[in-house]
Amino acid sequence: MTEKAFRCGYVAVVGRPNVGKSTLINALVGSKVSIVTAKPQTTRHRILAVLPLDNAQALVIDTPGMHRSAGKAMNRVMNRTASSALADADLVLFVSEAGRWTEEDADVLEKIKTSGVPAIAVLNKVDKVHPKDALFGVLSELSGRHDFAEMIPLSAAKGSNLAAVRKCIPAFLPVSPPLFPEAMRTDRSPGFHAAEIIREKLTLMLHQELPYGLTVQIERYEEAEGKLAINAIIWVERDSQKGIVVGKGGSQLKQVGRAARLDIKEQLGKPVHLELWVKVKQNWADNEQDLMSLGFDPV
Ligand SMILES: Nc1nc2c(ncn2[C@@H]2O[C@H](COP(=O)(O)OP(=O)(O)OP(=O)(O)O)[C@@H](O)[C@H]2O)c(=O)[nH]1
Ligand SMILES: [Mg+2]
Repeated sequence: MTEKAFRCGYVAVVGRPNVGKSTLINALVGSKVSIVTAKPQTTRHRILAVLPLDNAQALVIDTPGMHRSAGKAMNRVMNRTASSALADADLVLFVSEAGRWTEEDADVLEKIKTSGVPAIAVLNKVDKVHPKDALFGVLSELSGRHDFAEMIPLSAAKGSNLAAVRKCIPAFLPVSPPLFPEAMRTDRSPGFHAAEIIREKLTLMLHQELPYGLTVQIERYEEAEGKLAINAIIWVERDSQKGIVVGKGGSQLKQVGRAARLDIKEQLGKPVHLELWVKVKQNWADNEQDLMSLGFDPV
């Protein structure tokens, strides 16, 4: 009997903002490779997670939620980042929310159809569906929208039915040796993750539109005697936003710093000295050169 050939390839996870793509990837790989918040447009970059499977290695790509309100250069870059991950994939996991189909979901599905990439529909947040029988109708509607290779209802937050996703991915990957070392979980640096964790805390703690006008840049990332020293700049778009981020007597910034420090320590397994500064870069989110210098994918 011949041995089953090893498989390795790219799996793009796409969908409109807030459907739970990052939550799904974190649950599949069992660690926090991508930040999660209750606000849409949390993920802004392509983030690769390495998922070991049965005789296979899936390179799972988290993508920014594809959206219509593409007002600023950053929104266009985010949409393009997601589209290019889809174009390069061997398989796409199309994530939508059980019981909540919108025009943005339909837009994403159109892009998948045009790409010709085989698609598995992941129907997330089934924990919110009551009564459970309603799921049959939702699945039947979804099956009428595209010829999906599989349809998998699950709850990424509760970790239910993830085994079904793991099981069906390898068949879609090309025969190839593993492209990443076995112990590697992501292609992003610890500094990138630290910046993302700081942005996560800012997004969770600040209200309304402000999180969209923020970005975090790591200025210094050093490790000495098992301790991390991180200096980060929080860039805002306007002078008026600076005070809101800093808060009365610096209270807001202190709270963000404390939460970020604890999370970075947990994720990276080392104590952290974290210093945060808030600075203004006028309209950075609508300036392509600023975006490139702040680590966004090229337009
Ligand atoms: N009830 C429920 N909530 C979930 C589930 N999965 C994710 N969520 C929540 O949905 C929200 C968005 O989750 P994310 O993982 O950030 O969604 P995303 O698709 O990556 O969003 P963007 O990065 O903005 O495109 C968060 O509040 C999650 O906790 C689920 O299975 N059930
Ligand atoms: Mg996300």
